[in-house]
Amino acid sequence: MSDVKLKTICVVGLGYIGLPTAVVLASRGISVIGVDVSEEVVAKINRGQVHIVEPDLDAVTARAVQVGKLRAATKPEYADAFIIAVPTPFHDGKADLSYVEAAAASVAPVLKRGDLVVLESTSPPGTTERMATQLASLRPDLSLPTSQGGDCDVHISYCPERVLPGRVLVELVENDRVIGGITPKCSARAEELYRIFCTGKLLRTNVRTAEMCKLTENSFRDVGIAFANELSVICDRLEINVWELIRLANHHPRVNILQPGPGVGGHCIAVDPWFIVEAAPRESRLIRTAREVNDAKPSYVLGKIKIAIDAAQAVGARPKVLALGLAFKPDVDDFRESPALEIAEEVAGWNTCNLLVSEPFAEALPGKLAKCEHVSMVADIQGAIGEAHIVVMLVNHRVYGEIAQSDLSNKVVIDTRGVWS
Ligand code: SAJ
Repeated sequence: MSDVKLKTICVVGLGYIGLPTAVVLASRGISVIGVDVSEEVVAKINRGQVHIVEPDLDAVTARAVQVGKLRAATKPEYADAFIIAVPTPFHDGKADLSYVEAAAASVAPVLKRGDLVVLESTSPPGTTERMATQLASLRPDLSLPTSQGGDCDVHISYCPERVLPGRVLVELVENDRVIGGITPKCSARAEELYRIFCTGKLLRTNVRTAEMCKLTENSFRDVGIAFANELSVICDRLEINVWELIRLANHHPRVNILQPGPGVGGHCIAVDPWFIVEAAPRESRLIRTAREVNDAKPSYVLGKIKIAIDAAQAVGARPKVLALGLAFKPDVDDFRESPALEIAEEVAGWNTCNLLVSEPFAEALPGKLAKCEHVSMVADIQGAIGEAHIVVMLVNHRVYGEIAQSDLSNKVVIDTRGVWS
């Protein structure tokens, strides 16, 4: 059961994790202050609207705001607990922890005795302890667990999020969670918080193991996808249908191969393994290679598209290429680190074809595509297939399931997702 001591919780960072966490807490009767640096995001949420696409999030947010349990602001306010869920991007071989530092600095002035601070952002091992040191230097009047051990004024823990975009509201509640306190008392305090809404197991550990656990989960998936992507390239060379091969191999009771694709996108799996490589470069050989294999896949797909365009040009036509999907994975509106977008932008840059782009989750062409000539967005998928010489399946959005294989009979088809294979 939830502990009544936590009546007000401040969630810093209202993105893909922070906003759903804030509304789930609000739906359990907690008074939630959601904090974001973007005034636009804050205003939107206070109107009961959302700035991201995630099933049911709009309705739950509207309700939380309407009943007065969720309010957004640009600065943290006094609360019993603070959850920090801000981005930790990776630039030039280094984790950028400036958002975590800025969030901690913004929380420091409103911290008081008895508060709890939980970091949820994906972070290299050691980040939470550094955050504690930063808070200690900003608030010398409070004792923190780095110096005081169990009997401190403010408790600090790390608790990584593990939700899958598209299933966030379900997984936030149902997934097991790893909780790493700087001290065992810190873990116990964080457990009180997650027990408010989490029906999964709450697994206590130390802070560094919790930080590494998040990185390990995503690296495990990255290595698995790299295996599938490498198989797809091997199978092309050996003229074997990789999709059939994987389906058959997966009938073995202890084999479960993932699916090849155009590359690995998103802000997690394509990024987090580098945090491990940065922390232990010489020891992370497999993890680094998996990243390299996955990062090389868009170029491999581009090679196939180039061959198809060259062949069409050889018979005199400037071909029309239809790119199906731009998001980083099916049925989401997220284009961050998307291999599909990377591929479409590269093809547009060649200026050797007319590029038709279908993306049901975008209102306008995203990224550099908006500025490219000979690129147009199509809403009528069937019409575009009729026009196109080359069809490239990049993202298997559910709506593309309606495309009949017979409509593709006289097209060159490059199917990176195995939809028609
Ligand atoms: N992909 C493939 N083949 C597959 C599976 C995925 O090519 O068989 C590609 C997708 O198309 C996409 C990328 O990998 O481009 C990542 O997609 P994903 O669905 O595997 O993962 P994310 O990034 O949406 O969410 C992951 C999840 N982590 C794990 O499954 C270990 C999620 O639970 C995490 O919470 C999330 O990262 C995160 O926030 O870290």
